[in-house]
Amino acid sequence: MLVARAAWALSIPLTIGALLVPQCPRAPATCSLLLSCLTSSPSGGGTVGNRSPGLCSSAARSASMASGAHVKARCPVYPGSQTRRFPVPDDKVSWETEWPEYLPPSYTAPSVLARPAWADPDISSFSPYFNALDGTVDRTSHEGEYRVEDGKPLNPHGRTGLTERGLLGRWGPNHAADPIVTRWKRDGAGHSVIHSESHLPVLQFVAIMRKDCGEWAIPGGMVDPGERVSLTLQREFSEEALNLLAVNPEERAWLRDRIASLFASPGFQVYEGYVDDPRNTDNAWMETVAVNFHDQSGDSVSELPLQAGDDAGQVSWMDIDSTLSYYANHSLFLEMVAKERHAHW
Ligand code: RP5
Repeated sequence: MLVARAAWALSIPLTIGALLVPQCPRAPATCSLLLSCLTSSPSGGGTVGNRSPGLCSSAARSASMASGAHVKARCPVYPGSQTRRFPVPDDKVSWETEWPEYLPPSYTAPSVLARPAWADPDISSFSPYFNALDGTVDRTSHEGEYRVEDGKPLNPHGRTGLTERGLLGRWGPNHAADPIVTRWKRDGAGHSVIHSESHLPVLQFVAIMRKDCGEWAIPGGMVDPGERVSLTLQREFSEEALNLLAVNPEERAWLRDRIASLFASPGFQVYEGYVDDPRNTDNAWMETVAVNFHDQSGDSVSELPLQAGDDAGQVSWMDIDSTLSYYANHSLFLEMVAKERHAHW
């Protein structure tokens, strides 16, 4: 994990009970192997939507990364391209620091310039309402008001060494949602596994290996315009971790039922804010709402038949552990879940 850790002291007790999902014949796979990549090629995407009033936000936290500069957003080579970022040292990340020598290259991926439905036009040919709900496109930031200079929004976490949009569709914030589905790790006898060093129980979460870069990640995705975050969480989990769109109709109906039960619980909102994503630029960046859905008893979500779909190359239950690396700053969200549930980290 390369970003600075925040000191988490969530003190509000959780109210999430066990999630009740009937038994499924297929056993989930388990895995604790991790790959890592910093400069590979995440896919585009770029739609935004509504905040969700359905989420439990009693212990929600806007976990600003202000205490530590973004790191992955300054990766030397922009993902999916040959474009090298202008190197930005830690002490020059802040826009408040004068730096006349800063001359970053511009880059917008051909897939974005082709104007798919999820992408904005070029800034010269339209007039977006920044820091506002712009029609169905949410251009507000979880981080508060961002600056707009020469008609272009400025990354609230500072310089990235690259201007324009890169692989991201929207100028300014590109909103995503990340469902963190967890259970306790159990041994063959069904007892919770205690970590030998921390002496705390080990949590597992449903992870996907992203096709675009091979990194393990939370199965999140972009919020469509006008879509509630609670629906995005459910849709992305269904498509990426259960491959709902590809299963036969009979199994699909069974799965829909189980998924509805899982996401009927309000979940525990762990994080909302900026994502230290390698696709970020000076003018376009990722933000997310991360929500934890926990299977306390181990007999509900654990029984769901994991199958990779959409952007996922693989899917697996994976141990939550600080020594493993994950896409963007997903480690930060997992750490928050572990701390909140008094689990090993
Ligand atoms: C990350 O990118 C978010 O945290 C989320 O997991 C993901 C969404 O982008 P796509 O998977 O749709 O490319 O920044």
